[in-house]
Amino acid sequence: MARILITSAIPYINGIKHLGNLVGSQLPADLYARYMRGRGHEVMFICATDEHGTPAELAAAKAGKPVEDYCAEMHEVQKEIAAGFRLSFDHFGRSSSARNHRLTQHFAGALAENGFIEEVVERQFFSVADNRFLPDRYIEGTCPNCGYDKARGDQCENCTKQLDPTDLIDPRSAISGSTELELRETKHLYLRQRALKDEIEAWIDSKTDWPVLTTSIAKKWLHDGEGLQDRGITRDLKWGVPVRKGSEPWPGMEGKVFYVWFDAPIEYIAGTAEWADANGKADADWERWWRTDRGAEDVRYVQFMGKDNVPFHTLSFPATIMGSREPWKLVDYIKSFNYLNYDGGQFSTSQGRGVFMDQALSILPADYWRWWLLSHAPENSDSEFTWENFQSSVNKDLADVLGNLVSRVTKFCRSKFGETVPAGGSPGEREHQLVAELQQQLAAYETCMEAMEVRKAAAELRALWVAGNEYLQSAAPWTVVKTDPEQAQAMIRLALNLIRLYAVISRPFIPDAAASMMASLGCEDWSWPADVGRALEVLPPGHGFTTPEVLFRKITDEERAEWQTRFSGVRT
Ligand code: MET
Repeated sequence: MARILITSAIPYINGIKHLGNLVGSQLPADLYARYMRGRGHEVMFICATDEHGTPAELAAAKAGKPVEDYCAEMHEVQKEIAAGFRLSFDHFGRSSSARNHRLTQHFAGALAENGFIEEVVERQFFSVADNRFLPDRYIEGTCPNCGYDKARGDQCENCTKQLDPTDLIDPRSAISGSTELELRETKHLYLRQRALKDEIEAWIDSKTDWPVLTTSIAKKWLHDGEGLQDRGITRDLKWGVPVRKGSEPWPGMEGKVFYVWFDAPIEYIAGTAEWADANGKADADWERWWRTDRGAEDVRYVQFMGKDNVPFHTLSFPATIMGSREPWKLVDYIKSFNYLNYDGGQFSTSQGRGVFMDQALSILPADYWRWWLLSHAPENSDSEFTWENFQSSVNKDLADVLGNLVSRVTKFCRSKFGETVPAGGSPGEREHQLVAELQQQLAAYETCMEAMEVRKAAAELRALWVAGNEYLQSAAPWTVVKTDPEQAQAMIRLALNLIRLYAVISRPFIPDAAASMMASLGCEDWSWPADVGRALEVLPPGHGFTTPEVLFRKITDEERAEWQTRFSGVRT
């Protein structure tokens, strides 16, 4: 049995995520976690909300709430929606937790001690009226490029030009509108990534099995332009982890916080510590996942994220860990994703375009979405959600192929032999052939799941369902029963067992349907089928079952058209 640590990129606290966010990190991470648990491995699956930074402050201000309250509320909202999608986190933490404060300060202290932190004095806009330094997004003014008068300090929304706050004409505070801005000196901490470059590069070069997407992004940041740069890790904000050197104050850094991207990945570790706290465990229980001097040397650590997150996970976070010169676990494998587009355009949180997680669950259960999203995951290129494709995939794969098999077999059995596994007959040539075929297909499915080839795994799983259907089609127990009822019983006994096997192997994709299949069969044996032949004998003759409700319903053309219209506009 292996020990597998799995983290999903932690979603920003502000707002509810859209399906593109979900399929790029949390959902495939959940698939992998469920599969590995199903195979009997010990899994620790951690996610959290990413609560610091300017967007959180701005969203709280917009909602008219103190930022602490806003984050606490949004954390609960996100947690509930994650549960609705059946994301099986061992813990869903908060980057604002006391654990993360302490660990972040600890890492900063260790980095400073080892000479990997540089203190740099910069000039930055200070708003006299607001009595604070203003980060980029808090400054507005006229764009020097297009003349748009609401350009932000980091970018002009109108012409998309990237800006520095000092580029703006007539800059003003986005908080108060005050134009009384002064360029004042302020001190910031920089993580000396350049000093760690060779070490980071050698480590990345050793990861020969990583997806091309992951490695190519890392290499680009290492080599493009001037190469890997040192990174500012502090901000003049109020909301965040206060800058301290371990448990000591940091002279000259009073009133400042760490940059959100410095503390966010540390939350993977802190989240595991939060898990221990929440479950009455000792420190040793979370440290065995993270400290290679305390048992984590045999842990396999896999991260899931969208491609925009890759630089932080291949360079900055490893730099933090390596530079601490402490025995923390480094990631073993980074599974990254391209983007999911929406119906001819892009999902957009700022414009409210696309389907958001709460909306999705309000129209259909989680499994429908999980199946479509995972079977169309944007792995090797961007992919696109269209309502036609969604409808056809649900109706064909889930309703016609899997759902129909379950309902045909159980209903036929009920009407001919009653609601118990029939005892007659014995498997013949056709059944042996099916077992051999399934055994091969199962191996292919497992290979894809181990390799995190999500789309291929979905295709293999579907092929396993199709094989069962084809068997039934050609065996035709409904015809055979008229001439050889014993033989028909053997076929149906096998088919009922096939439903159980499907429940077990489909569970990572469609956990609710798997659970109801298993419940109808009155069975709790979730053991992974090592030997298909034996797995198809788990339900013995005489075992009772109940005929299930419809497993998956079809999406009608009217519904599809209605949803398409409903979600075409902007979320209000
Ligand atoms: N909150 C970030 C995002 O959504 C991910 C942080 S992972 C440590 O892009």
